[in-house]
Amino acid sequence: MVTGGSRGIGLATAHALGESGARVILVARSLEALNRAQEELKTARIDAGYSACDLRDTDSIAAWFDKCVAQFGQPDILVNAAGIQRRGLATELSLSDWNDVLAVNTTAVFELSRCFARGLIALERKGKIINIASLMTAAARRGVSAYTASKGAVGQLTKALAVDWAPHGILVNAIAPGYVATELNEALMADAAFDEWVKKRCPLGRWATPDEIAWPVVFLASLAADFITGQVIYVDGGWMSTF
Ligand code: GCO
Repeated sequence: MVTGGSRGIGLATAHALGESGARVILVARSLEALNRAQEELKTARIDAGYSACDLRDTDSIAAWFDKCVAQFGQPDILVNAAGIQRRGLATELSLSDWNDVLAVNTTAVFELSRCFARGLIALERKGKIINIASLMTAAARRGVSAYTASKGAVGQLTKALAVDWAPHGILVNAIAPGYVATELNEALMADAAFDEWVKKRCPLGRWATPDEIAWPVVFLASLAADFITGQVIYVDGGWMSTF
């Protein structure tokens, strides 16, 4: 199950998981976008199912998850790739923007992960959760306070859930991407000064592609990562290793 599965890192992850033999369920808000993503995966001979869910409405997630399991079965892998961004200085950001960002990026990760884990525990099956964190899990940039708080929480939540569910064989890790060329960052890529800053600040001197985040997610979902849990792995071109 891949949230944010209709575009960006989520869709790239769906491709990589599908190519690796997983049955994929795409989750996103828009049915139209999900249909488009399903068609794109079909051209890669990946037969994905999908289910629409507005992760801002965190109270509705549990009922939606039960419906999803009734339709597709209990998933073994959950990738929390859905994320929204609302940029603006903390003095100007609206409280509703703050609430939306924390709902989708953090509370929905908590709630959906609990639904997923409860299902596996009831079936006495093991499983894996991979959360998509961020550079903002470790550091801040001016004007993205809600996103930074939400992704900082994702980093610690990853560790907390890993410790809670280790006895059940449910492993929880996070991939923290650097700057990735996705729709979420379109405005930043179009800003020549920002683009130049990213290329100068990143030791590899470029933006990442979504695939470069997707395959480390597949690694964490695979048997090769069966002794890794509670980790936040920075896939950032060296960004966090230099000042
Ligand atoms: C921003 C970007 C970042 C990236 C990513 C970096 O406004 O700075 O949206 O937050 O999306 O999270 O790791």
